[in-house]
Amino acid sequence: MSWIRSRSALWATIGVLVLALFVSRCAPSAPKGGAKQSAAGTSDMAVAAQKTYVAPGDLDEYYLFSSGGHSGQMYVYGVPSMRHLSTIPVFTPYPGTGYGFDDESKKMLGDLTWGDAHHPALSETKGDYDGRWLFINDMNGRIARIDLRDFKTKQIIGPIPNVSGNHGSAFVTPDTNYSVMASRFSIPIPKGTAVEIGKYATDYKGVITGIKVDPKSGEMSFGWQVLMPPFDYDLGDAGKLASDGFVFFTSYNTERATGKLEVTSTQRDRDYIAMVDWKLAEKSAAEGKGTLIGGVKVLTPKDIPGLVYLLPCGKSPHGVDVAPDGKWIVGSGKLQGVTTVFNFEKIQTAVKNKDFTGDEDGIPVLKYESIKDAEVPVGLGPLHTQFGPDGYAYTSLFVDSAIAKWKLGTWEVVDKIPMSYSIGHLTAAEGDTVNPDGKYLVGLNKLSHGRHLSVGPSQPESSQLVDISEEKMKLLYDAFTEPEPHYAQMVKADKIHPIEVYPKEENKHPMAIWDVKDAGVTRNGNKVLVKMVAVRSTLTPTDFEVKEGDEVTIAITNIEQTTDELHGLGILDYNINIVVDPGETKTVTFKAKKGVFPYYCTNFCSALHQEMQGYMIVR
Ligand code: RUQ
Ligand code: CUA
Repeated sequence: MSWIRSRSALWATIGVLVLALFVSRCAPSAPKGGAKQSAAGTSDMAVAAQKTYVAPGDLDEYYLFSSGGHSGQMYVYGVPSMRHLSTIPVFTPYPGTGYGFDDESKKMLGDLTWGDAHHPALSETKGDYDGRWLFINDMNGRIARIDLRDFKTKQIIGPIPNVSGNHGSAFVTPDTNYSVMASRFSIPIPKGTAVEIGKYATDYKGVITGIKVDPKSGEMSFGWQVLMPPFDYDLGDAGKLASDGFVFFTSYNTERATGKLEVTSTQRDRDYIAMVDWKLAEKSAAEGKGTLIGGVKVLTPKDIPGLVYLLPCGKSPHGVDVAPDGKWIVGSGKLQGVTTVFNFEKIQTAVKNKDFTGDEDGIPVLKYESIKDAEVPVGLGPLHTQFGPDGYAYTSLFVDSAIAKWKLGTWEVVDKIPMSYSIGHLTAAEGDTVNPDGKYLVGLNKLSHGRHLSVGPSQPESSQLVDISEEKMKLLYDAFTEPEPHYAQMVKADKIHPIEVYPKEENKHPMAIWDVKDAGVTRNGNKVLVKMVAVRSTLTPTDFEVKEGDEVTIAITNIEQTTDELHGLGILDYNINIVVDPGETKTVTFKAKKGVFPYYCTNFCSALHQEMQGYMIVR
């Protein structure tokens, strides 16, 4: 929430009237009459309760994938119940699933044990969620891929060279050809070069990166990189249908300022949305264009006409969101009371006519008046926009602490609903695809003062479910989430097809064994391999001996093929805690220290779970 720090700049720029509004909205007082306080009447509450009630044994209609911010995780919710179904660890070890403790996931995490994950991106086919993968960015220059077949993190790519602060990410193109990243912080590149801050405007650079996604396996690889002026790139979205082939990124600090950014970077009335022709980037990279920086080929826009254009957008824009048909691009100037809608056809005409007002480091700046369709007076502090199936758009208003509903084309604001409090992102059911569902919208709020039993100074973040099936938006439910949700996506549940066990025939792990007879210890010099079988209710071998200083690898296979029969392996005093799902094999490697060390199954698996234990004797 970097923009929350720009309060004083906000006051300076928006003026006294706005100031009054800001203060009154941003200091919510605790509800007065206890738990039953609600803006709606009693009958409305009864309707809301019915709409969110998912009876025992019944299933939700949608999955909600919510980013975990600097917890480095993803949270899975069911909608409309708003029940927290699962936590998917991505950039952070998670003892609950043993993630980050076994050799494989430890290697994937590398030296970093935290990430700041903001913007999930479900894989798409023709601009619609296809239920295969989920990508998520990390500020540390990385993108992860979660496989929705088993809801597990399968790949982390990066840190990508030259990228500092991968905020504008992990948005995917309509057929998931690319997941893109844009740098929040400009730095001298290659990384590791040190240049005095006085040369920021000329010697520091931003970069926009395309990460190629294999259409069959989802495997990510480096695609191309574009050198950009030293702005702070913020959010992005891929063009679709009419605007397919382009990606859009907002930027702030186009002043190229340093120091107290809340003042220095809020001087200009307009910053930019950068529009990148990713098909041209791909083609240029394939033709070998660009210069080698930090070990990767970097494309320079002034050498490749048409690669990047800048769309002026007021003021310090945050979100940029492309309408379902791709014709409109909505840029939310967070220090304004309006959101700006650009017309892609007009953009193309302006490009053709060279309707420019200047350039930034050789990148043409399009004329604002020629490409803008409307400034929609949504309210104060617009951040992000989502879409419904019927031409309606929904914009979150941080300062107003509300959601505005407005109509594409007529630009009329038709409804507003307050959020408790200070909404950041919002997500509508399939609301950023070519085919939005309407029905539900979730506001991901930054504050929740007084909305829950107090748990101390760190108040739970709140997410609010809103019914958008009718003309007027209706608040249905408050759900409290772990810190700190940014963006989330909501996908129809029947698009996701998770497995329940790993089929035995798919396990290709070289150290997998399927019979307790094959369990045991083999030695090669000071390297010891322990092949272990986990099945109710024994860990075989039940004891083994190694020597002090040995490098021990335990390869454990859970040979169960029964739903929900997970086993764990905890070794006391070793910081070892791994979990193996049915049909899965995992390894853990460590140096043996002298003594007797019990190991045991950590996942409750049967009536004799407590008996599932053994001893490692190190002599
Ligand atoms: S950003 S609200 Cu990554 Cu909008 Cu958080
Ligand atoms: Cu196996 Cu508990």
